[in-house]
Amino acid sequence: MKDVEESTITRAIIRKAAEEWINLTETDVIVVGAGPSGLTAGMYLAKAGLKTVVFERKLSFGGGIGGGGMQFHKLVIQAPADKILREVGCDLELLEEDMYVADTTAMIAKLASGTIDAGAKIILGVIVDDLIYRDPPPRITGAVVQWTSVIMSGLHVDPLGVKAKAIIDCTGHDAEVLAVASRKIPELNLVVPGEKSMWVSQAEKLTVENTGEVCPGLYVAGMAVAALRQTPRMGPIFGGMLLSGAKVAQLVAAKILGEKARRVVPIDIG
Ligand code: 48F
Repeated sequence: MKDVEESTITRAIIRKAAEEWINLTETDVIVVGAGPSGLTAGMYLAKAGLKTVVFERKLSFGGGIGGGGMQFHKLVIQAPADKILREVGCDLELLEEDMYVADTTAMIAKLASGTIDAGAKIILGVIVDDLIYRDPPPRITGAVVQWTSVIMSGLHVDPLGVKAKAIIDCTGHDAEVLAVASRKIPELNLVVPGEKSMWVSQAEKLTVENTGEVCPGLYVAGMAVAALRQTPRMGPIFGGMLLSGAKVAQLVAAKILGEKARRVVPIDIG
């Protein structure tokens, strides 16, 4: 095996990572959270030709997929969202008409690899803990980022700002980005009341219906939609999350690219 200098490894890592970070300081879209909605959004945004970065605070992706239902390692997906998982090569087992079961690990791996292969950059261990804004009228123009390890340490370290044409809150049940916007940019008049108790069919339908723009520059998808609109939760059925991610990608692509936006989502979501 080749002799390797420690300094060569260090230089390679710092230089290559810094090059990518510099390239990301002005990007098309920032997706916050690499759960099912964030990965799906990232994949279709990249397929639409947009420069897309997904920031995930953990050192792994998948969000709530890995927990399955009460840690049983299976998830339920209903049509038409199965088309998204088939597109990334995830095996599905037929449960009954238009209902399928997926393995949690296969779903995480295939969805994440679909997102990366499409050209989106996923960066792990980074928290979006604030937003960049301009007014009047109030609009979101970027995200404030910090290493998760710094936040966990409690050290006072100033974060950095990354500009983007659109930021998408895919942070799940706590709608963390919207919560920050509501607290720190009062001009937006944004209230995040939190989700309601479980009602699967309503939750799935309303999550997809309410996915979209919250204010100029800021969008919401996945369970954060339920937190914002105070609609029910659905538990371990994931069709709505995938459709919500696909829908927000479609909306953001149309907003940024206008008539040049290509149709990349394999389903008519409306
Ligand atoms: O929670 P999560 O999976 O959100 P989702 O895409 O899907 C929800 C389902 O998993 C499930 C459900 C529906 O069937 O009820 O819960 O809406 O993924 C959210 C991801 O965002 C990360 C978090 O670690 C997780 O991986 N995240 C949360 N806040 C931040 C963040 C933040 N401030 N910065 C970066 N990442």
